[in-house]
Amino acid sequence: MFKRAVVRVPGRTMVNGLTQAALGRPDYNLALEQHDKYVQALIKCGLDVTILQADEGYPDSTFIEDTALLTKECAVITNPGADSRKGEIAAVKEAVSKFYSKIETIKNPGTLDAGDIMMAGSHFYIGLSKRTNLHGAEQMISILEKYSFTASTVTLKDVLHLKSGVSYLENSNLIAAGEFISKPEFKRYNILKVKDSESYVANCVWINGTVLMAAGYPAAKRQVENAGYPVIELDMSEFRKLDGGLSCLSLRF
Ligand code: CIR
Repeated sequence: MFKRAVVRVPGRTMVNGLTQAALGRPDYNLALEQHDKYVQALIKCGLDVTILQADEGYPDSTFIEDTALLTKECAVITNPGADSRKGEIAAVKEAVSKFYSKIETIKNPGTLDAGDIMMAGSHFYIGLSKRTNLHGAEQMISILEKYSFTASTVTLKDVLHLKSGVSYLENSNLIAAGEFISKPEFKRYNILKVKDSESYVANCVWINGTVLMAAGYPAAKRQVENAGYPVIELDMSEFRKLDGGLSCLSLRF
C-alpha cells in the first residue's frame, strides 16, 4: 500500500520539454488542468500528496518519477540520462529528505531514470535504455541488495523507459505492450496484453487497489476491470506530447 505521493506542477517551459512524439506542442493550460485531475485521483486513492511548485528552469521536471526511486527502506536519487534533466534532482532530494533518513544516489558514469524501474513486490526490474546505462543499473542493484531487495535488468528495444510499455498491477498481474508481451523475464506473470496501436495505455499505475489509466482505451480498461480492479481514467494528452506517461507524474511511496 502507498501512503504518499510527491508531484511537481508543470511549468510554462514544459512546451520546450524533450520529445520524440511529433504530436505537437502541449497546451499549457490544459496540462495544468490534467495535472490537477491527476492529483485529485491520487488523493481519491488515499494518498497524502506533496505538491512541489513549478520549476521553470527544468522543462521536464513535472515528470518527477524519473528523479528518484522511493522504496519502503530507502530513497535513491537518480542521475537522469538526459543532460537537460540532471539539475532536477537537487530539489527532489530536498523534498524527499522530509520523509527518508536513508538516501542513496546514483553517480557518474552511471545514469538512470526511475521510469526505467518497475517494482514487483520486493523485486525491481531495471530497463537498460537510452537513459539508463549498465553502470547506473549496477549501482541501483547493489543499493537495493543492501536493503534486502532483489533486482535484475531488462533490455529495451523500442520504448523510452521500461514502464512506457509495462506496468505491474500487483497480484501477479502485468499489463504489457509490444516487446514486453513475450519477454522471458515476465513469463511468470499473468499478462494483460495491449495491442501495439494502444501501447500508450500500458503505462498505468496501481494505487491501493485502484488502477489509474490514460483515458481513451476502452478495450484495455475493460481488461483491467475484468481482472478485478476499479479504474480511474485520466486525460493525459498534453503529457503524451512530451513522451510522458501516467506513472511519470508522481513518486508514490
Ligand atoms: C523526457 O524525455 O525525459 C520527458 N519528456 C518524458 C519523461 C517521461 N518519463 C517517464 O516515462 N518516466
